[in-house]
Amino acid sequence: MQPVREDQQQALVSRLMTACGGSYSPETRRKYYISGPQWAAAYQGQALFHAPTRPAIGFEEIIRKYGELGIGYWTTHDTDVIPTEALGKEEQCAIVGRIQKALQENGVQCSMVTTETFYHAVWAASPAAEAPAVREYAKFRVRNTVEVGHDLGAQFAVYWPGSLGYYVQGAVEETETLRWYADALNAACDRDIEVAKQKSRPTLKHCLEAKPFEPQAEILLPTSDAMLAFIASGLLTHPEMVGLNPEYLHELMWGAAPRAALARALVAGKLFHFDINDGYRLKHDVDIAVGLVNPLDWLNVLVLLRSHGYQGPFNLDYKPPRTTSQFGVFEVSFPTAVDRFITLWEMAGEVISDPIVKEATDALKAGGAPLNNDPRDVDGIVRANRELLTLHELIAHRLVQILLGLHRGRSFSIA
Ligand code: XLS
Ligand code: MG
Ligand code: MG
Repeated sequence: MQPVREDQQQALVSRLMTACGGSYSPETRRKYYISGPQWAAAYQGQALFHAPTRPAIGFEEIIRKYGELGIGYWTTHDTDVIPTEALGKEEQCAIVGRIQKALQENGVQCSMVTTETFYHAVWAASPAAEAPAVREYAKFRVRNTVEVGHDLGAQFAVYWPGSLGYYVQGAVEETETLRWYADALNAACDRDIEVAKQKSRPTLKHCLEAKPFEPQAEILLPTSDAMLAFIASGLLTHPEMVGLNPEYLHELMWGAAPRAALARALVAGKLFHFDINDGYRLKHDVDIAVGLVNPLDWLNVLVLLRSHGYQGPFNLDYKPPRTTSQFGVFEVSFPTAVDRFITLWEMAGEVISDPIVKEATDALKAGGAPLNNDPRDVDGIVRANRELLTLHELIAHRLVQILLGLHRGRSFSIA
């Protein structure tokens, strides 16, 4: 093949995208509670060892693109759209007005707002730093985000504490830091109750998001389970308003089974919001788009969420790769991420109604009938279930068949 001329490359990408097929219409995509973060589309490819590979892009264009693609919801950090110095000031009102206009013009809604408490120098010693002025500033920031959230019609506020931890041990007293962090969340909930009342709106759902490492060496609330314990610790004045925003990859990063982590949040009634992406176990936060690494695990996750009637948002918290151009972010990265999610979600529906999975699951739950009814006869109980237990592997095989389309008769002829 000849080298591809610069002015022909976008056409090539678009032609191959069309050839891939299997994409859904914007109308279909809009039926799902899928949100696109401002920061995901605006990510320029930079990192500690990486220079940016894409130009900057503002919220007006991102919201327009999301609207065109059929991504019906938009999420943002406060400082993704409002310069830190302008927060809480008049300039903020003007920006919020521009956001409202962009959302309205493009048929997109703001579902979630989150406070950046990890990037700015003020958070060097975390949002729950020793210095009272930093902690007061943290309260101002989360209260301000709650206000912006209500102005934009959001239902959720997310908190990824980010820098709540330390690099070197001994200076930070953990119980004190956790109390101070709780003070900030309490301030956010109190403000929320006031604003919701003024505006006759429901209060927001406040969602804690854990990540086991990055950007601190040691994190005080490293997992969703640690956050569940924190919510129930007695430090929060409104624990009923606070739940979780687990992120798929953040659970894999500490070696967890994301599905089991989600199940623990579900049984606690705290699965409010879900950041969806993909990546590798026990590695850093690579934020790859949903389903590109672990599609089988993702299918299983969605079977769990569908069967428990999860109604919350699926927030596309991933980063388009550095190798994807600005054109490619909206031509390839976002539409394919959304469409893989929809496909996996619909497949999860097929799993739930699959007669083979159903009969096998029912049989396992019915269990074997021991020949004599002596509950102490351990050998009898083992014998009674031995053949049934093979169904575990059969179900796993069936899930792979559904994932690969083999259950619909697709097969491979071996010459
Ligand atoms: C970072 C987090 C972040 C949160 C929102 O790793 O995923 O993007 O979702 O602050
Ligand atoms: Mg996240
Ligand atoms: Mg991440």
